[in-house]
Amino acid sequence: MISEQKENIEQKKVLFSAIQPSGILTIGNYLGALSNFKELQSDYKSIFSLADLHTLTVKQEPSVLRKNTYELAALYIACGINPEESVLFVQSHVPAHAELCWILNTISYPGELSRMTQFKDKSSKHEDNINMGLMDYPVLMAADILLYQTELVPIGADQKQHLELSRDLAIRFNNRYGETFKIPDGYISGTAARVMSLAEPSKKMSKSDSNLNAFISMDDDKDTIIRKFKRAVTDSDNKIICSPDKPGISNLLTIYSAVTGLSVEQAEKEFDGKQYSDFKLRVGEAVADTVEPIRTEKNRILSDKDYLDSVLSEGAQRASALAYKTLNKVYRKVGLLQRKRG
Ligand code: AQP
Repeated sequence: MISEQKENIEQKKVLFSAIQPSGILTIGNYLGALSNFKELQSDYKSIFSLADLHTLTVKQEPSVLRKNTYELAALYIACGINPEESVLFVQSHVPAHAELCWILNTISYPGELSRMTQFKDKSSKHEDNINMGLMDYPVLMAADILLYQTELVPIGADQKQHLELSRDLAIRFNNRYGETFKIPDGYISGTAARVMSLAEPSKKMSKSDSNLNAFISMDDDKDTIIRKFKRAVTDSDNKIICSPDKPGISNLLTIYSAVTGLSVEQAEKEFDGKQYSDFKLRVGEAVADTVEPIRTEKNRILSDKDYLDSVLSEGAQRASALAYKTLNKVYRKVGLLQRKRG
């Protein structure tokens, strides 16, 4: 019976996802990524990483980065990730990520990396710090994914281009050195694949936005959430419908539909003939009802650092065992001498 169960786990496809501890997560990260993980984790062999190395591509205050990493670990668990079922670990605790990144760098080209939308966006946002890590971000992301022979990567729509590059690099490596990596597929969640900024609905909602009113943080309390929705940019007429020429209202309807489970059409019907002010208040309340219990549970978990340390240490051991299996194969394929133990 036990061996049968083990076999079932072995047969499950591998799912990998990583989130940067670059700030307190927003409802964009939650709706676009985290909220899907609980459902997915039992169907897949799930590996969740806290991408702290990626976070360093933008200037960080070291003590804040450490705090945010614990915050994110607690948030994953509060959102339903079971660290005994899934692997939950900190990226920098498994050096194989940086090691595979180096190998993949040797088959990546500056032209393709400088064309990435995120690189262009972040370069313009951080003109004083356009570093090599920022450009290399998608190669490290490819290493993260390919190390685990991942088949499925749940992502928000913003990461689609990076996932394409991971696939290209896997295919390029396999063609040059022989079959080594599985080719990963993306899984883009339906309703809230791209939650937009409340202040500038043409931009995606980001946790590192300098305008605090542009995003709802998973740490915001009910009053703050309602206040931010009241200030959210809307459109000129008074119709509450989803349409390309009404990006502000469309964004709020998408968020409302994601947190209530209603379809956008049902949400439009609910608010037919209502004022913007009533609509915004209702969206704020619905979001607060979703965020509040998660925040409380996250803070409870966060108060037990020993528990979190033990979860992350166990996670790193399990992740390393998988990662080094792939990395050893890669080293062998490219002609590096195998490390002798002892
Ligand atoms: N606005 C969004 N809507 C839907 N999904 C989103 N994601 C991020 N923003 C949205 C998804 O969240 C996951 C983790 O993202 P990340 O933190 O690793 O990096 P990011 O995409 O760069 O997120 P941020 O919030 O914009 O971070 P900063 O501000 O540090 O750059 C990914 O699956 C992403 O698709």
